[in-house]
Formats: sequence, structure tokens, C-alpha cells
Amino acid sequence: MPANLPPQYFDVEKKYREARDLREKLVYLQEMLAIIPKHKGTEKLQADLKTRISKTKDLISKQKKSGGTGGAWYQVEKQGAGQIVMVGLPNSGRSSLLNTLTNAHAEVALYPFTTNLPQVGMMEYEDIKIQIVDTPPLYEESPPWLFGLYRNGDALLIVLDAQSDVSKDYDTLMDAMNARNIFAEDVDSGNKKRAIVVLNKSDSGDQDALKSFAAKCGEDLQVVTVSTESGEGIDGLRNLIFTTLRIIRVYTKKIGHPLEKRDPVVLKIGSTVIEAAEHIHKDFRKNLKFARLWSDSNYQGQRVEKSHVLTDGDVLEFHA
Ligand SMILES: Nc1nc2c(ncn2[C@@H]2O[C@H](COP(=O)(O)OP(=O)(O)O)[C@@H](O)[C@H]2O)c(=O)[nH]1
Ligand SMILES: [Mg+2]
Repeated sequence: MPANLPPQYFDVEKKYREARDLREKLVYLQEMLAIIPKHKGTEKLQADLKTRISKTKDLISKQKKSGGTGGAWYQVEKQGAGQIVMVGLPNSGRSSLLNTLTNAHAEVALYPFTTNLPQVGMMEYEDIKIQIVDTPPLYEESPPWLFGLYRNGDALLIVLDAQSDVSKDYDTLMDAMNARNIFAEDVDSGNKKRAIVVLNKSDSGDQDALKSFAAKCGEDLQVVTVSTESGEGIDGLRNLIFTTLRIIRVYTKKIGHPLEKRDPVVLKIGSTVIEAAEHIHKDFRKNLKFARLWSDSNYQGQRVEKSHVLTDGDVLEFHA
């Protein structure tokens, strides 16, 4: 056992040992993997946790097949170019936001506690779709699966209510997440989750307080002020969701065919020509001779190296 594990690791490990539900155990294992520092000294432990995670997943699917459950548990299978998971207190406007951003029809209510199950919608963004997940409100005693949803998302939308004390609500949310080793950050690594802070209901509330909170919070995180009623800030939020996912769209062109930007493949930012090729067809790993690139910058069909780094909107023609 490496000596330099942070103390939270042992807290989570204790919860893991005490948990009886396999799905709960899985959440803790994933949490443990996220917490441990990533270096040579922990490689064995990382590998061990990964093995336990995959064994637990197997056990869960066997349990499902045999019809056995063990209480309610919710997870949302990823669809589209990325999954954005909302975090918020009751009444902050998560369901309204889901309905504004997507084709979903979640129930919106004057009273809190409407959303007790995750609800999903797909947000159309230019030529791709991004999955948005509306969640039950966050409390300290929220069920473990809610934290599992946060951890599995590609990024979080932290939704605050401008009619309330945004600064206090923000701290409440962060404390509850931090207690479960989820930290909102601009980068995504280990137990840090990329996040956007959404100040909703900007059509009302104390405008000066909103501005000063946005300025302070904006030093660490992306902050947008929106109103699902007036539509203010919604387009900006859509763009920010796309950039926060750190993905690019790459199009393919067949040899001898005209250039058409349709049905992009979605790749991580920083992906190269060979990675795009392998994503489209495994055989390209061996067979790809070269590729030609059309790009908004200055490529109009020039040959590019396999290691060439792609940008959003690039068009590739593969030569095998
Ligand atoms: N003034 C105003 N009210 C809003 C806005 N967005 C949502 N609401 C109201 O806030 C209440 C809670 O909204 P809902 O989406 O159900 O919140 P949830 O509990 O976080 O899902 C409802 O009465 C909504 O009509 C907004 O942008 N401006
Ligand atoms: Mg709701």
C-alpha cells in the first residue's frame, strides 16, 4: 500500500467496505480511483482499482440479468457528443433550463422537489447533439447514485437561482460535492470536474449582487448569467457548453467527391490525423498512407502528417 495516499481515500474506502449495494460500491471505487495521486508509486493500486471496478460492473450486470435489484438506482447512459449533468438546489430552474436547451418536457413547478429522478434531453448544437441531464436537488444526504451521475458526466452545470443568495447557495453546493470528493474546476483531472456556473433567473434578483458574485466566481470558473424566461444568455451558454466539452468535429471527404461538411466524427481536442482515421476505421492504423486536409485556416487539400493536430471543422480525405 503506497504511503502517500490522501486521508479522504481512507474515508471513501471505509464507505466502500460498509456499502452493501454493488452499485454503491462501484461509485466508491470510482471515487477512490479519482482521489489517488497519479504517479509511479500508485500504479499498482490504480490497476487494482480498475480491476475491481470492472469486476463490480460484471457482477452488477449479472445481478440485473437474474432480476435481482437492491433498491432504486439511477444512471444515465451517455448519448451524443458529450454528457452535461446539472447540479442545483430545489427551485433553481434546472428543469426550465433543460426544457429551454433541449427538446425535453420536464415538469416545471413553483414548489420545490419536482425532480426526483434524472431527466434527459438532447441539445442540438449546430450539427451535433449534446446530452443534458436534469437531476434531483443536491443535499448532503443525497443518495450515492446522484454523486455517481455527477462523476460520470463529462462536465457539470452548476445552476444557481438569482432570486436567492447565490453566494451562499454556491457554497452549499460546493460543500456537499467536495464532501464526496467532487471538485468543480476549469480542468478535468482526477476528482476535478469541468464545470460552468449558471446564474439563472437573471430577469429578477439583485443585479449588483449577481455582478459581484459573477466577478468573484469567474476567477476560478466559467460563469454565465441567463434567464430561461427572457432568453438572455442562453445562446452564450450553448456555446460555452460546447467549448467546455473540449471536443472537435472532423468531417471526412471521399476521394473524388465534393467537399461536404456532414455527419462529423466527434473527437477530443488535440486529436491527430491518425487518431481520427482509427476512430473511423481500425484498419487505418496499418493501412493509412497519408491524408489531405481542408481547414478554415490555410489548408486546401495539402497532404498532412499522421501526427498533425486537428481543429474543429477540419475535413480529411484518407488515402490507404
Ligand atoms: N423569473 C424567472 N423564473 C424562473 C426562471 N427559470 C425558472 N423559473 C421559475 O422557477 C421555478 C422553479 O423552476 P424549475 O425549473 O422547476 O426548477 P428546478 O426545481 O431546479 O427544476 C418555476 O416557478 C419557474 O417558472 C427564470 O429565468 N426567471
Ligand atoms: Mg426540476
